[in-house]
Amino acid sequence: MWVDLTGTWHLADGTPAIVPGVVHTDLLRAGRIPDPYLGDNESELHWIGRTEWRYIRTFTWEPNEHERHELVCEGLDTIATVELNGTIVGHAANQHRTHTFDVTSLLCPGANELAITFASALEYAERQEPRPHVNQHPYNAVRKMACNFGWDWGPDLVTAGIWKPIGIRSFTGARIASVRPLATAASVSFVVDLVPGPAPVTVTARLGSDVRTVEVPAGRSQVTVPVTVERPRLWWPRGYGDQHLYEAAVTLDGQEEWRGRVGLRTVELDTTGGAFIVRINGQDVFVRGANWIPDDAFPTRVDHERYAARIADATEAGINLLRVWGGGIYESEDFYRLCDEAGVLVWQDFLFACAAYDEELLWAEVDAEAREAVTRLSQHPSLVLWNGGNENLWGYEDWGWKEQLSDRSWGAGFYNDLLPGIVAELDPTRPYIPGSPYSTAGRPNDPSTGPIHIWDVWNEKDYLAYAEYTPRFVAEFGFQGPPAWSTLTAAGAIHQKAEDGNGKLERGWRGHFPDPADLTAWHWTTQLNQAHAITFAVERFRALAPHCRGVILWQLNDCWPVVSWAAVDGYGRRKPLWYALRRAYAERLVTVQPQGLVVVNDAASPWEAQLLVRYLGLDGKELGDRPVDVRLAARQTMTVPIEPDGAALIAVDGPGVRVRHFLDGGLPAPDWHGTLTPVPGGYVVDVEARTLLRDLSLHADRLDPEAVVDEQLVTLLPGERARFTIITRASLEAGQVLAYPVLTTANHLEVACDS
Ligand code: BMA
Repeated sequence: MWVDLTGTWHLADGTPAIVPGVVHTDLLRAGRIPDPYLGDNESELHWIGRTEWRYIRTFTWEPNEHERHELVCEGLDTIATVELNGTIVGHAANQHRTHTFDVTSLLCPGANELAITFASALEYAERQEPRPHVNQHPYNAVRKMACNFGWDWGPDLVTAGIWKPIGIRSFTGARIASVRPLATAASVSFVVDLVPGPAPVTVTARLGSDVRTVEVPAGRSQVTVPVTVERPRLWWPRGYGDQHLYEAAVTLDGQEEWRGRVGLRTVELDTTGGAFIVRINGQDVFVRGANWIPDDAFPTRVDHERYAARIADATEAGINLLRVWGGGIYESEDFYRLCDEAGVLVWQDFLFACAAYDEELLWAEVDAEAREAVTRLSQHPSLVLWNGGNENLWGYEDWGWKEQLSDRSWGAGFYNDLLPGIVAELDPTRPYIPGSPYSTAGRPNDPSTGPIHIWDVWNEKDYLAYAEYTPRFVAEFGFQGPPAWSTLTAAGAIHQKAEDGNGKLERGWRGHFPDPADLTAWHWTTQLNQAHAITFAVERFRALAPHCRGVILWQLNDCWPVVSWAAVDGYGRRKPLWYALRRAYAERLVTVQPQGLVVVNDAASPWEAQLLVRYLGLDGKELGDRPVDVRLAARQTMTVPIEPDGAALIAVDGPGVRVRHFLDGGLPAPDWHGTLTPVPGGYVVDVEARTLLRDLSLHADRLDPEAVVDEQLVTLLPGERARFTIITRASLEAGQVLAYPVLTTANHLEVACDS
């Protein structure tokens, strides 16, 4: 029996509060603070993270037939003291786990008062002995979402609050504490942990139409119920087969206590000889991935709809894996369920990022939190890899921590002992790696073994330097760009959190584009350069298959409006990078590389086609051509030599193939003929090129912030046409839509912007 205690609470001063939530969203709703995402408000609101917050609610307790009553707090953020009717029932210091308190003797019939006081997590962290970390605050001294203290893309808004469900559970005798459905390709072992009772019980597991019951003697606290499926239907990642999910349930003495959806599949991680191969049901998967960060600085605002939109951003861009990065959270069930359904693989970091962690201080909390996470997430077929943390091994070896720490602990015990032990004990069906980057051979971030993180390119070099890498697997690489224009202007400020971020943007465009004359040109230059940089990197790494087995872009999403590495901005708008990624992550890719034309077939079926390669001048004149016969089995790559001597541009056309690859800069002044036609739900824009047009894009959000366009970055030869569809409720005028800066090209950056 469950008494729900979410809903309306209040703060000590009477301000209404909504649980689950955090204090910032409560203060915002009450009109007591301005929106932290706008203008410079963030910097005015640091006091919130240094303040004590007390959450209070009363509730009526009607005594029931049960013997035991527990207050279950699924998530307290973070340094909490819990009181019931004036008596302290316990303390908490870990955002990432459930806290359960026995309140049997404290509940009174009738009115009860529950109060939870949150001390400043920041000041708590500052009181601990310091250990090396990135960014401003010692986030590594407390078990709380690291990026909440500010990150190189995230605001410094230290939250407090009851951020997950809370309620009272009543029971008598035995109950089920947890269920771990551990799947293979033909069976599921339901490992059921029990709070034992004085009498024997029966536990029944159901998987689809197969049911199995076992008797459990009194006092036993664990039972395993194996269920084998006669003709199993497998769960596959997208692009490899269906995502069949079996309805599963576990009952105790006939009473359903657990329900979920389970997929049958095997997972292996093959690291032989420095490789890094994710293998599902015996099939090697080339990972076309993206890193995932919390989708809002206040994660309680991320509901099912928001997760669904973001995961659609991933699948529509051809992404087959999301890496849940260690500076964030274990995401909510919605996230993993949507990934199960969409066939998006999940690589889950344990929550450690870019820091040394004090093992003595945090051991018990990490143990409890990791056990809970591994247990909770074990039912999701999408989850295929547990990773000890982000850049901690690398930091220890190469960022000077070793010297600073001397013999003090830094987390090795977590990554090499505690966490792999927990995964092996609770969920041996999943592989584990101690960190990312990680090398099976020598130093972390050694490109001859995977996975590596490539950051020197963004931080120090031109994006062409991605070509210096011949990696086995890239788990992070990225290039910054600003959010959509409408997001930038709605935010009323250019938020840039990365050290010298704007300087790096500038260094990044030099050599590719002239210095922009105004903010509009800056915005387009930097967005376009981000898209070019990532296209260049992804195409190179995919062309290296099977030596390279995966790329994971840093990063899919943002948590507020900010200049960052994301493909989708903090208000959910797709940046030009997203459209570039969709092309670079297509199952079938044709790319011009130094070794020739590389044709990648990452589809499940063979590819036979004739392509026409044309060598062109910037005026669109043909200098030569050659047909290319593609004959590729599923998931194979071929390389064809090409001789583009003197050409400025290579065009490759064929069924489903349209490549426009520039070898030379120097674009003509853009000229086109365009029309705008209203259609149900919006407009179509038809453009016929009169000159070569590079990266023709339509920034319709400049006219209507809600407008969505189906395509961007289309390169047209003179005489070629493109069609864009705009979904909008606004009424648009041709004069605005068909002119710069709404309709724009790379050409505009090279010539006077007055066309
Ligand atoms: C890596 C990530 C993040 C960071 C990103 C960009 O270190 O793991 O910590 O945001 O680079 O700098």
